[in-house]
Amino acid sequence: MISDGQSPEKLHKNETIKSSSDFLRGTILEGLSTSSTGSMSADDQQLTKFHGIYQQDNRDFRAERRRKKLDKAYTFMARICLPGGICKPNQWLAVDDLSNYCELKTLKITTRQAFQLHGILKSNLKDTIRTINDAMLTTLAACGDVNRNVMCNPNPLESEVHKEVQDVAEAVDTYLKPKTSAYSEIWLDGEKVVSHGGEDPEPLYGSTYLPRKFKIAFAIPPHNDVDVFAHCLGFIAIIKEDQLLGFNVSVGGGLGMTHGNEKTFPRLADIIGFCRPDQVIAVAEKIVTIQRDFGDRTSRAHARFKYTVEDKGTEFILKELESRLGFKLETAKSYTFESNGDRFGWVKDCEGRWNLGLFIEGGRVVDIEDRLLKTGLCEIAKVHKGDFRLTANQNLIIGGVASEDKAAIQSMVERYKLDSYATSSGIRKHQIACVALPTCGLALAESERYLPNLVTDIEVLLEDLGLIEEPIVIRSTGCPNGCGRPYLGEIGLVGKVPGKYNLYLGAGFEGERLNKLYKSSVTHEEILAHLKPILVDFAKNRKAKEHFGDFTIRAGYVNATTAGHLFHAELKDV
Ligand code: SRM
Ligand code: SF4
Repeated sequence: MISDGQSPEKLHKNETIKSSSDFLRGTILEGLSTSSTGSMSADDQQLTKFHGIYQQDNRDFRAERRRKKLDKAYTFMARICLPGGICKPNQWLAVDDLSNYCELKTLKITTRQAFQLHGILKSNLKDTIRTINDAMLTTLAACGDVNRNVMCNPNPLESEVHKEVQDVAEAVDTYLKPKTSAYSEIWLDGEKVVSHGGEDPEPLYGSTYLPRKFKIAFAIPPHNDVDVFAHCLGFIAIIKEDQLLGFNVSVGGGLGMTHGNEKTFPRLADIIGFCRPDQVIAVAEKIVTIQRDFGDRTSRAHARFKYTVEDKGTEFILKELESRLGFKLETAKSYTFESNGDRFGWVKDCEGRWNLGLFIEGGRVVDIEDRLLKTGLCEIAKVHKGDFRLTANQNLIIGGVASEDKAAIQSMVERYKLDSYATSSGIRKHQIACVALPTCGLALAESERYLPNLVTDIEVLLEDLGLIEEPIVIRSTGCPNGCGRPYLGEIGLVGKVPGKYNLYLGAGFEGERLNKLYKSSVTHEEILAHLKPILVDFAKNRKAKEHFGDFTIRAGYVNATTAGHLFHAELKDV
């Protein structure tokens, strides 16, 4: 069912690409075997996203290739799903090994607890995807108009309940995977399953899938380390006396917007009720079907679930949900979040094993000078008996280390200099930078290659002010799409043009409030010049335990953004 007013002639062209793709097959197989070009057809590029694959080209080489009248140097990025960010050492080794055959030769830990490999040649794509699957991993539905990698608090053994929540998150992830056999046919030489007649190949999604990407996260208070309110659908665990009672359900979060188009805006999710653990899959399924049926299929800029919620209202969504479920949600229960950042260093879990939170700048696993992140983590993976957990802040936990193995892991961590968390400033440990250049085709400015330098300069100011340990959430992206969740940064930077950023201030430290534009199109020097007096004021006049984002509002630098549709509004509480 597609809602009223979406007549076939008005539908976005991607709707036709999906519906005529024979459930995501398109001509991908033929495209893979064409050796005359390193690229895929435009329609297939839309379809490969559902398979977790993006066509890209290294933008550092574009100008030179243009000068030489050469085609772009096409390669592919593969995104590997890890529900809740958990992967086994053998899987780490498999992905690390694959990265050596990619142009960038790095692993990227994403803001959604997944891996990305950048720079895979078309001729290597099939082998790469097969190897990923041989390691019991998948790229299916890492991207595309379907539910993506389900996120979860990455400390599943912090308590018994954490494990229970992780299990629910994995069950939702599995339940919402597309069912088409196209993936196995194309990448794994699976048998062609006749998709017409007989069983419906996509009972949940149908042949047009969702209007747009869909994202789900599970948070376990007091940690909002998955930024649950940035998600289309969120589940906030409610725990009483060490028992998981169930989850508050939140709907309608999403961050992407377009510069200069105020009809697009980031929006935080609203809590609409509470459900028991055994009701979670049904709630997730019905919410997905509501978006499938009511989401806007005419404009991709307005197609995310956040706009369906904004336009129809949360009461409509709740009523529709309850009617599809056949039962009512209970009233939401109270909970408290303390931060949306990560924990670093060694922590003992409920089974008496140890977990080591490591800071990975920009999520980029790479050897730089004597800091051998890539080599060191590989060596650890060879002996580690627990698991690895990727965090939504692009960091990493070496999980489940037995007491007797702790010293050996620690000595490897020191040998390869993986313990930068111990000496990094508060702001550095609370940074997120999206990929941006050179691989992201949508980047307007640098991000991952820029933010560490900006932080270094801000650290000089903070050191002078006695604020070097202060946890300040700083996030940057190379464009307004929001991949590094910059609108939830106490300091947010969003690329406008090369070397210039919009500077946002005032997000909540717990991920509960969006920030607000403070200065538009500012350079590196201007960013520092704008931040300096505010930081001086903060150092002098902050209240006890007051966070920087809250201070910038109390001190009048920006107005609080109290709702997504007011993100662009200037006046306080308008
Ligand atoms: Fe994203 C598109 C990278 C998390 C909102 N995102 C892209 C693409 C694929 C560019 C493209 O379409 O060609 C980027 C690939 C860059 C590259 O070279 O690798 C890209 N997004 C990323 C990652 C890798 C950023 C990172 O540095 O970690 C994150 C991968 C997550 C994952 O594993 O699935 C990533 N993207 C996000 C998030 C954060 C989140 O989900 O918590 C957001 C904001 C939340 C949201 O979805 O509202 C996000 N990405 C977007 C958007 C804007 C969507 C919108 O509603 O307007 C786009 C563009 C689009 O979809 O048209 C986009
Ligand atoms: Fe690319 Fe923009 Fe996403 Fe950064 S925010 S990875 S520049 S799409």
